[in-house]
Amino acid sequence: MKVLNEKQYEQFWTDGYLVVENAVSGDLLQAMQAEFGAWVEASREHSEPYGDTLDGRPRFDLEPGHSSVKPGLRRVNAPVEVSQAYFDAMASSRMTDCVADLIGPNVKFHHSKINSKLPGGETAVKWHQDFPFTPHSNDDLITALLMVDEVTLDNGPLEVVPGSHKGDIYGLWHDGVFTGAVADKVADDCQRKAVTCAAPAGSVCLMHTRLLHGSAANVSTRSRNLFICVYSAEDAVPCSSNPMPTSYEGLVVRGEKTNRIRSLAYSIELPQKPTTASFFDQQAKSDKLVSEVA
Ligand SMILES: O=C(O)CCC(=O)C(=O)O
Repeated sequence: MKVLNEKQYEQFWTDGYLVVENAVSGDLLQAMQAEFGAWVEASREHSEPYGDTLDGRPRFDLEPGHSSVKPGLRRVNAPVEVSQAYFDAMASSRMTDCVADLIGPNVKFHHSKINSKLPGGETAVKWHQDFPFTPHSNDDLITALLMVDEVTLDNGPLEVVPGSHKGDIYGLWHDGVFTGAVADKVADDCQRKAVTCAAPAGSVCLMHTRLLHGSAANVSTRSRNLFICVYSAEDAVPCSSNPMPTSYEGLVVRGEKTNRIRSLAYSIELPQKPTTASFFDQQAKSDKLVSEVA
């Protein structure tokens, strides 16, 4: 292993997640923060999601209530395509080495995004696992959540259920609607067992694709930006289309291309690709279901 020690390796496979500090250099972190600050400034000029990604959906997604005075940039899709700093963090940082230590030696990139929770914003993420969004022939997939800002207990930290990557894969379809969230009963259980991942800026939370996780709204006065990269073992082949298609999908970031496929027996419902700029809109559908039922 290049970066992680045995204890960290064991911790990841036991708990399904691992937080590592200093996952990118100080200079790179500063460049990423500055880039995001510039994107927030630019968002003041817009009243609707804007910019183009590979499949024509907006690159920059705005929260309901966004205005030039109170900008609510909540998502940047595929930032690696428009920022050298974000590309370097994805492809050639200590974070990339950590991922290779866990699911390598051969690792490829799948997709990336920035989830931003600005102070006082309403965005929360409901409980889910990532695998049903991005099913592959095997589950050696890691979602790496790089903390571009310090993550504290009140600025919308990630919450996880330790060990849940070894359990069931929970459906994200309810009453014929893909909500991107687990059923309420499962969510209640998750909340009871939740552990919060707070850490200094520059830390990464490496999360197994089957780990149950979510996050609350930012009730603090500080922003919370996560740069989220999904990687897989090189021999894991996608079984559904990429939720955020990118010109870099399949880029081998560590090791080599083997042209092999490794598979696992499992059965799940296929996901529904978002038609808008982010899955926040898909998750909002479960609120609608609740209000329609109520
Ligand atoms: O932004 C967050 O707090 C969580 C992100 C997440 O759950 C995901 O990208 O799967």
